[in-house]
Amino acid sequence: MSKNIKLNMSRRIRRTPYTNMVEEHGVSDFTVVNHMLLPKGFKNTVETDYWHLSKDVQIWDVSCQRQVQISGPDASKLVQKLTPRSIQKMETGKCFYIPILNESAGMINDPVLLKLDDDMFWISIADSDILLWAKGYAIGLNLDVNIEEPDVYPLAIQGPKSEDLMVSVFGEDIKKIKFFNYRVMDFMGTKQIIARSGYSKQDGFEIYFKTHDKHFNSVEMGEELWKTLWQAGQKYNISPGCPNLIDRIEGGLMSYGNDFTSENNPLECNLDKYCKTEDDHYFIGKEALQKIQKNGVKQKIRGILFDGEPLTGIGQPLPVLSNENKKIGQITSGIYSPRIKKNIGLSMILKDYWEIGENIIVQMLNGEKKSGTITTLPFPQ
Ligand code: THG
Repeated sequence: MSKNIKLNMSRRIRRTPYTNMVEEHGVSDFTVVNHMLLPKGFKNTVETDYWHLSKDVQIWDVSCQRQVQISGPDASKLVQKLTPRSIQKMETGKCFYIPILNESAGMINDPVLLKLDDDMFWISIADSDILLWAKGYAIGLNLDVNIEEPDVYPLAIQGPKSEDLMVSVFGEDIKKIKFFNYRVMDFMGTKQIIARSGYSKQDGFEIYFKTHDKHFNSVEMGEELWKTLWQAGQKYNISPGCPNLIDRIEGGLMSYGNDFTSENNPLECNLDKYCKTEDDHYFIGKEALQKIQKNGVKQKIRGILFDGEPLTGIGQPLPVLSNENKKIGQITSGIYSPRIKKNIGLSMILKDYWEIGENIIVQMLNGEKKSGTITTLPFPQ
C-alpha cells in the first residue's frame, strides 16, 4: 500500500488510553491488532530504535494484547481444554506461553496465560478472537465460567534500563519479579499486575494497567501512568517505541498471522515443549496433534541469513528456493540486521532443507535471487 493512503479510523478500530500520548510523541504508523491500534513507528528508523532498545529503555503501548478473562468454578478446567500445555502445576503469580489449537491442531493463537487465582485466568492474546472461541466451547460443554474482556491495557517498559526505571516508580520489590512471573504492585492507590515479560529479547516489564475504581476513567489514569513513567524515564534516556522488527526476528519471536497461521501446527512452530500429549489432560486438537507427532512434520520455522541490499522490511512473503530452484518455503518476516550485518528472516522451510547450515536462495520482490543460509532461532549471538 502506498505511503499516502490512510486507514479510515472508526469505532471498530479501538483507541487505547495511551493513544493521545503516542500521537503527542509523533507516532508515524499504526497497525490494527485485536481491533485495536498498535503503534508501528515513531520519528526514528527501525534501526535507530533497535540500537536504543538494546541500550536504554522504551515505553510501548501494547494495549492490543487484550485479555480474555476466564473466571468461575470451571475456569481452570476450561483453560486446560484450550491448550496442550499442562497447567496442572501452574501457580498463581506465573505467566505461561501457551499454544491454542483448533480441532485439526492448527494454531489459532499463541498467548501468554496469567494465573490470577485458582478460579481466575487472563489469556493475553495475539491477533485472533479467542474470546468467541472460549465462550462457544464453554457454552457447548455447559461449564460454569464467566468469560469477558476486562478493561486492561498493557503498557510495556522494555530495554536494559527498564528495571532501574520501574524501581524508581514502583519500588525495590520490582527486582523480585522473575522472568514470566508477575507481582501485584501499587499505583496511585490501585493494584496493578506487573510481569517481567514482553515482546522483545531485552529485559522488560508489562504493566497490565487496569482502572479498578469507577471514579477513575481509563484515559485519565492511563495518561497519568504514561506520564509518570515518562518523567522517571528521562534519567534513563527513555523513548517511545513499539515491538521492534529487528529485535523480534533476531530473537526468534514469532508473530501470529505473519510467521504462522491456522494452517500450521505447533510442532512446525517449534513449540514441541508445550505439546507433551503424554500429559493425560484432554484439549481441542489432541487426536490430530498425536497423529502429527506420530507421522512427523513436513516443515518447520527456521532463521535465514541472506545477501542483498539492506532490507527495511518485506511487505509480502519472499519465496525461498533450493539450489535446483524448487520452492521450499517463504520468508514471512525479514529485515536487515545491523548487528549481524546481513538480511535476516523467519521462514517455514520444508524438511529436506531445514538443517542448520543448508544453503538456499531467496527470491526478492523484483525477481533477483540472493544466496542465503539456514540458521538457528534465536539467531546466533
Ligand atoms: N506479552 C503479552 N501478551 C502477548 C504478547 C506478549 N500477546 C501476543 C503475543 N505477545 C503473543 N506471543 C508471544 C510470543 C513470544 C513470547 C510471548 C508472547 C515470549 N517468549 C519467550 C521466548 O520465546 O523466549 C519466552 C517463552 C517462555 O519462556 O515460555 O516472550 O509479548 N502479555
